[in-house]
Amino acid sequence: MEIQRAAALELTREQSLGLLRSMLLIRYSEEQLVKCYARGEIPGGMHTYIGEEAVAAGVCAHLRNDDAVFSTHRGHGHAIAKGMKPERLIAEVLGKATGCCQGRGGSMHLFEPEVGFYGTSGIVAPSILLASGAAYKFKLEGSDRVGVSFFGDGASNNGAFHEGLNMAAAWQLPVLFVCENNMYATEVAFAYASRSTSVASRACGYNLPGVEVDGNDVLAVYQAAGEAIQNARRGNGPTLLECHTYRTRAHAEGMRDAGYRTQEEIDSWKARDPIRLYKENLLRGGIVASGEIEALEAELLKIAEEATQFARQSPMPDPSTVALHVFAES
Ligand SMILES: Cc1ncc(C[n+]2csc(CCOP(=O)(O)OP(=O)(O)O)c2C)c(N)n1
Ligand SMILES: [Mg+2]
Repeated sequence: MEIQRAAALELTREQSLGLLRSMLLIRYSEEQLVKCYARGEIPGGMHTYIGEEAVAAGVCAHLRNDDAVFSTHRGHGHAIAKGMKPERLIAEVLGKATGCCQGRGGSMHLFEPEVGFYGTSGIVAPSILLASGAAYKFKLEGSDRVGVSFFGDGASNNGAFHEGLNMAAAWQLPVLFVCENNMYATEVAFAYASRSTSVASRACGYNLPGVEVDGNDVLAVYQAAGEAIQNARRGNGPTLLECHTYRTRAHAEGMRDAGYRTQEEIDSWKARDPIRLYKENLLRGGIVASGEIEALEAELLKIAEEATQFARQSPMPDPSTVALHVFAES
């Protein structure tokens, strides 16, 4: 497959800055979470999205609150890009009553239906089927809403991937499948787990478009996702979008990050940090002045810090409410 580069995009200044804002808010919120984890404030596991922010930002910039996103175990970035407030995210990951699921869910059970965010998940690959199911509903109701599934390279070797793509193509469902190919599933290289390391090329087996982009280039993601989402809204069916990217931290916090990848490889991807690349792009194009970027960074850092303060000061859920929100109430 040929990697698509962003052609000249007609973005307003507001749209250009919106992409940066989204990526920075994800990065700063997660950097706060990393510190919380190190301080022992987070019950359970936590997978960061640091290094992959351009994917969530570029895709979700095209989505409305009534579109449905289905995420992964590495889903903080998807949640924020889709509109979850950092304090609702951070409080949830800390297990607090003010979190988006009132402290019941944690990092891998984040939900915010009001903004169309239908969950992170500890199970690898179901987002592919769930997004197809939502898209089936949208098609039946005759709306132009879309379902979006984020998943990793590892998930593309799960049966759900093949079932989901086949059905979505057969029924021409309004869904976008976004593979975040970060080259590893936990510590297993994709090149070891699969004879073909191109995910996008698998689309032709199901007769839907497969597109491959540099997932650290937010404009390339934005452009490809925009075309795919527009196609879905117009009734032209699903697209598989493969975004090449990299997580620069260990698979999960507290895990080792050696023995399966080299420091040189990590450094080479850090040098292509998506936020850095995009800032350079904005400055080069004269779209913003460096002082404006610094002001935006200060504003968003403050939001992330205050969200963390809010989460820390929030109460744990009251034990007497443990049975609430477990079953639907009539
Ligand atoms: C169905 C299922 N199989 C295996 C696991 C164990 N597991 C958790 S994360 C992970 C790796 C997933 O890799 P990938 O889909 O590439 O996502 P990444 O972590 O790289 O973002 C695995 C195998 C799981 N949670 N669910
Ligand atoms: Mg992976």
